[in-house]
Amino acid sequence: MSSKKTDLSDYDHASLPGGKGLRIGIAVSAWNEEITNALLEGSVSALTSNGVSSEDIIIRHVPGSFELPQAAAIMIDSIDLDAVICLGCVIQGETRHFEFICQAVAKGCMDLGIESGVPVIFGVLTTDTYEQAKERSGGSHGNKGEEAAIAAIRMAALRKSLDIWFQ
Ligand code: DLZ
Repeated sequence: MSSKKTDLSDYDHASLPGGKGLRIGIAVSAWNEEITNALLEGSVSALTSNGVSSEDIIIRHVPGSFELPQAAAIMIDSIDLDAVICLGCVIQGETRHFEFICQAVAKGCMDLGIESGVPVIFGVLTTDTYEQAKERSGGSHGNKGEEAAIAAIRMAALRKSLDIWFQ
């Protein structure tokens, strides 16, 4: 394996913990729907091909990326989840809206993961152009939804491996 890691979908399958028995939530934003649907497809496909049952993948849609951490918090409160993946796409515009949304979502995901103890995975594309977003949702730069799913499996396995100390 190369030491410089730029793409999580270029992972070593043998070293990835199995996803059997994991229950994973996915919150997905409707803004830039073509992109977020492609991210969702990448996530679901990576989860199921690594052993997560499709019944154990709980998908909920939200209006925009800003709502992702709130949806993830509601999902964690109401369902026993091993990890939540937040999928969205924010494209740089003329205004500072971009920075407000990106910073709020990134901090919201990080804070929620730390406070709840349930891994919250940041699968939000923050690009300059729509074209760049397409390249990262199943194009020449891979599919970041798939990478988010791999991160979710790894973090869920890490959490489970440490759970035994608290029983
Ligand atoms: C308002 C807004 C804008 C301008 N751009 C995006 C975007 O590029 N990607 C995205 O996911 N959401 C965007 N939104 C919507 C906000 O995330 C949010 O849904 C609204 O501000 C309502 O809280």
